[in-house]
Amino acid sequence: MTQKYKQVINEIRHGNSFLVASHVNPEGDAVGSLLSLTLGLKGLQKDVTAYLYDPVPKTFKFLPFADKVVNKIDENKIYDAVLVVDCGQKDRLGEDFGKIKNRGKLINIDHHATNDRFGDINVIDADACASGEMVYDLLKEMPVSITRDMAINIYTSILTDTGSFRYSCATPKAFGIAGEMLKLGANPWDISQRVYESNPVNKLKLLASVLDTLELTNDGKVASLVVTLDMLNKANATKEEADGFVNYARTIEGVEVGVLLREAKPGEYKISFRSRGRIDVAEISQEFGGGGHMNAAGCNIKGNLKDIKEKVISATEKRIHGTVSI
Ligand SMILES: [Mn+2]
Repeated sequence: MTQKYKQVINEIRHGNSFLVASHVNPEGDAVGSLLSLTLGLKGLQKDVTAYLYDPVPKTFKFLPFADKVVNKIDENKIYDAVLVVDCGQKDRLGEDFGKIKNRGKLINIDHHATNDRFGDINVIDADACASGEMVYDLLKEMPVSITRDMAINIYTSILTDTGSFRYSCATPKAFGIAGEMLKLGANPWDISQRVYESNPVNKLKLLASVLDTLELTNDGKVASLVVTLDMLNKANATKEEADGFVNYARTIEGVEVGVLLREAKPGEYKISFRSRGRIDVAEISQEFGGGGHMNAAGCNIKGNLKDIKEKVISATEKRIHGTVSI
């Protein structure tokens, strides 16, 4: 056994009842890593509850075991350990998480470099392309075989967090695990149709109005998009339907950083940053209390749109102009 997961495996071996959780606004890696780990523990005959504060997004409902995820914490249940995947900060587990009365160790398994190590046991691997890759590594060290259901979850984690194997985190290891998951029964065309080609028409209507908000800085290096609650209402769309829209800002030639400002509630915006690789947007997010990865990060800011936009764009421009060779 490698040292990396030794403590985690020890807790799993000696416990019976586990809660597995991931972050609010879950995306493919949050759901896929949550479910693959849950299924792995079930394979070891453990009593496991998979918990998310928010419902599983419609797009990821096809994932095996997604229908068993609970959105309410059973406060009176005793958990021998709580395992958290893909979550950089404890407050991203949602406000109900603190209600757990009786639990053993809090185990934090994540690949965000900005993870604040909130667990009693922390395994942080910023080189992993997805938390699903870390779950794969962990399962490989346990006496459990990866089933087709686990493989579909792990494949979807890796597919979504590597941007369909396009990002720099799409390492040979990521491709290797993906290949192994195909051998175990994950079907790439079926999964990509469900993840990328099952858009509700409202999502495209929302996209039309969001693209209309596109603005570029004078030097063309920062592109921003805005999603307001009013736009969501008019398109009859949910906030999840705006997930990924930030990538359109980055696709523009010459743009170094794409920014999307989404009104989370009146007076509060969720900011997403996407970098082309030369600007560390995790650092920009951290300035505003958020976090993430070098090329993909986010934060929440309270205030009005105009002020927030100015602050965020100027912080981004400062990074760009403070960085040589751009
Ligand atoms: Mn992730």
